[in-house]
Amino acid sequence: SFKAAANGRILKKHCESEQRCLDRLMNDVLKPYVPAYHGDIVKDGERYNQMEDLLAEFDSPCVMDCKMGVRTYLEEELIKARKKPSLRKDMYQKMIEVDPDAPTEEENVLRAVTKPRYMQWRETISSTATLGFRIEGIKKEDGTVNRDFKKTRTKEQVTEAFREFTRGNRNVLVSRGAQLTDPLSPQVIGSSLLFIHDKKEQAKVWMIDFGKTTPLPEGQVLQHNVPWVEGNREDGYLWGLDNLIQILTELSQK
Ligand code: 4IP
Ligand code: ADP
Ligand code: MN
Repeated sequence: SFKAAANGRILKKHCESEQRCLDRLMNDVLKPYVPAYHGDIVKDGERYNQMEDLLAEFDSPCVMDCKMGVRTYLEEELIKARKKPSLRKDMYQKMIEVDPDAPTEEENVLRAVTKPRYMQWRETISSTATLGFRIEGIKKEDGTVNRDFKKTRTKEQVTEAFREFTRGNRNVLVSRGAQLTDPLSPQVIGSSLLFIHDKKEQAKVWMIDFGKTTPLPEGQVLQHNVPWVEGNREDGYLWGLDNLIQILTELSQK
């Protein structure tokens, strides 16, 4: 869904809620931690959001994408799936590729699952449900990508992946995370922290992917660090961030 762009910018397939969020972030205390947003453009008949290429200043960067929060889908998707379940054969396929025993008997008959069912299953086999974040992928400096983290669930497994990612570059562990604890006003779902470092020992962390970061009903505020129960819209963002910082701190002290 990306198009490489010149002049230090990238184009991401347009998404209305992401645009609204990026617009707001440009006037927010979090602005230093998100890619600069340069508005939407149409190219070859497709609409894109135009933003800063975070990799531009790095020399053969290593990149890690961590999806934040205890919940990775919107409550609206849950309500929709209950009213009018749309059966996802693609998600059933993705499920049995990881674990042929995961589907229920009914799901095996249908050869399909609902989206919330798939998303919840992904949350529990990874560290999302227990740690409030999960590793989505790592790109090494030689360009090879590893997306094989679906079952990286325990604190030990997550720590091991971070050790591998940060190997030989101690500066990487100096996290800017503590500065990210300013109040977050929307619900932040499916957003990632992007860790980038390179052989020059430059290291940065960015917040990306705001397609499912949506404003709350008037008057509602979230704590971002308490359990989610349907209706409270909590996202567990700060809870996951605390766990992530703790793991990185312990790793840097070893
Ligand atoms: C994907 O599952 C990711 O959760 C996607 O989120 C999500 O897109 C996809 O839902 C879902 O199939 P896998 O990672 O297991 O493949 P992201 O794009 O943030 O990685 P949404 O649209 O929910 O963000 P569908 O409905 O797009 O397939
Ligand atoms: P999606 O909504 O399709 O999941 P993301 O916004 O999460 O898209 O981006 C997917 C990947 O693209 C990220 O893991 C990251 O590696 C890369 N990426 C996203 N935004 C940027 C950016 N501004 N600069 C450089 N790389 C980016
Ligand atoms: Mn996304």
